[in-house]
This record gives sequence, C-alpha cells and structure tokens, in this order.
Amino acid sequence: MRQAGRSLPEYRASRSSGSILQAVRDPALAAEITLQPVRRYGVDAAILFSDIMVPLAASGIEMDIVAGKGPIIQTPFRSERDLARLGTFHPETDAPYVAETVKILVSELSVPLIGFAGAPFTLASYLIEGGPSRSFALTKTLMRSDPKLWASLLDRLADMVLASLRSQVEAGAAAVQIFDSWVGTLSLRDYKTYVLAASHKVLTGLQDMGVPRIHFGIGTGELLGAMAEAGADVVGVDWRIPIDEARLRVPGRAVQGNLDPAVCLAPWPIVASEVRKVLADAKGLAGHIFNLGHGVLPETDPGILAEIVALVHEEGRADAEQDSFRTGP
Ligand code: 1CP
Repeated sequence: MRQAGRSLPEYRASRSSGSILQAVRDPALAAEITLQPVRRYGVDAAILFSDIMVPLAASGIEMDIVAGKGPIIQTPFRSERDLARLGTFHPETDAPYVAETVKILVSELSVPLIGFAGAPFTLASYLIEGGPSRSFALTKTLMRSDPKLWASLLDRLADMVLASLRSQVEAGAAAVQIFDSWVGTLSLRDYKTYVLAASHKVLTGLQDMGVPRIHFGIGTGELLGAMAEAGADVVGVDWRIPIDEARLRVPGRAVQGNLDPAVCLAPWPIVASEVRKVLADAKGLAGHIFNLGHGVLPETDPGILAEIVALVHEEGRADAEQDSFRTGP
C-alpha cells in the first residue's frame, strides 16, 4: 500500500516540519518511516520510503516537493539546452543515502523490501510541466513537435532510473517497482511510439539481477498489453478494470491491485465486501498481489487498513487450505 505511512500519526510525528527530500536524505529516519506501516499493518512487503523525484533532485534539478501538492520544478525542461542540465546520475556518489537506507532496512525487516523509481514518461511529465498536471499538454506537445529531443530525454531518464534501481537491488532490495503513474493519459498508439522503448530499456536492464519487476500506472486499462511487452514480471492496475480482465491483457504476467483507495473511507462492512470482490475476481489467477489501485488517501483511518490486511490474510489462508484439500498433500 503505497504512501500507507501518510495516514499514520507516527509518520506525521517523524516527518515534523522538514521536507520529504530532507527525510529521504536521512537514512535512519527514512528507514524508520518505511518500517512504520509494516509494524502497524503486518503487510507482506515493505516499500522503501523515498520519492520518484529523488534521482532527479540528486542529479542537480532544482525542485521542491510541496506538501499537499507534489513536486515543483524551478526551471522546467523546454528545449535541447535543458538536456545539458540533466547530468549523469551516479547513485553511489549523488544519492548514497538511498543505498544506506536499503541496507538498514534489509537488516531489520522480516519481509521483502520493494525498491522503486519513477518511469521515464512520468518523470519527464514533471520535468516538462514543472509540476503536477491534468492535461499533460506541454508534455504531449514536446513529444509530438520534437520527437528527437523527446526520445533523447526519455533515454537519459531511462539510464537514470536503471542506475537507481540497480543500486537499490545491489544494496538488498528484493523486488523493484516502476511507477508510470500518469502514462494512462496516452493512447495505445502514442504509448508504443513514444514511451515503450524507454520503459523496456529499464525493465530489461534489470533482467540479470533476478528480482521481480513490477510495472504500475493508473488509468492504463488500454495500455496493459503494451506495458507487459515492456518486460515486467508483474503489472500493477488501478480499480477501473476488474483484476481478472487485467490478467487476460497481460499474458504470462502476474497482476497487482486493485482496490479503489476511496473504498477505504467507507464503513467497514462496505470495505469488507469490496475487498472480497477483488479477491473473488482474482480467484484462480496464477499470480495476484493484493494491493490498492493507487496510494492510500491521507484521510484514511489506519484501523481500516489493518482490518483489510487481516481480512486478505484470512481469506488467503482459507483459499490455500481449500486448495491443499482439493489437491492433497
Ligand atoms: O509508502 C510510501 O511512503 C512509499 C514512498 C513513496 C512512493 C512510492 C512516496 C513518498 N512517493 C512515492 C512515489 C511517487 N511520488 C509517485 C508514484 C506513485 C503514485 O502514483 O502515487 C508519484 C507520482 C510521486 C510524486 C509525488 N510526490 C506526489 C504526486 C503529485 C501529483 O502529481 O499528484 C506527491 C504528493 C509527492 C510527495 C510525497 N511522496 C511521498 C509521500 C508520502 C508524499 C506526500 C507528501 C509528504 O508527506 O510530504
């Protein structure tokens, strides 16, 4: 459950007044924040406390991550000249605190740690728009009007993302996830023309490391087949499409998802029934990781999340028992 920490009082106390980038640069603090939701909820994996913007910030792109808003870039990317501002990213020297946090966590966690990075398209969208966007108008305009510059930008970002993920795995992360959160704004044709190659470079560049690769975006129902082609082992989906339908669109891959995070704001009996619907949709699928379809909303009651985890574990165990009864020991 991404950003599960945001709903916790202990998270707000740990973060106090500093910016998220400051918290990420402090390995002891970042490790503590990563552990908080794992302790509270008993989830089966931890996701590193960091942000998709960290490699860009560490390689010299000036930005703030504004509370309640998101990343704001001082000087957005607009032309060929801006490529020069994107230095090469060396995780060991530019952001040594990330690997250090991973190492602390690996020694303390009893569940696997998921490392992560933003996918090239989503990172490019923040660089070009200068912050969060609804229409992605500037991004799409640059993509179409200067496809050569666009391809160079995505290729540079792919190198940065790959370097970041490889160093997280070397430090001990047991799986990686790339967040292409906003790629669902594109048509399938545009995805294939402008994005697939860069995401493919990242995912296939991790192949030799032998860790599961998860590829996630929201509003990606029509892109799922192409996202699977990009080379992930698991495709994450939001709540707009039933998980069994998603699975049909990503042959040979596992799926992750897909409870609507807003469901968690409803009274418990409704939440329980919605959780059961996801599990029923996923019944019999060769690979399903239960998760929300996007991040936890900050106003979510932590008690509800704890109940969801308990219910999924309970139903999972009941299923496993039934399967062993059916197939014998
Ligand atoms: O559970 C965790 O805490 C994991 C850490 C994590 C992750 C996986 C954070 C901390 N950010 C992310 C990924 C991230 N960051 C994504 C991809 C996942 C997603 O789609 O939600 C994106 C798009 C960002 C960019 C970003 N950073 C946003 C979204 C802005 C927008 O365009 O709508 C925001 C609000 C941030 C700040 C941020 N990052 C993380 C947290 C807990 C927060 C909230 C602010 C804070 O507490 O200061």
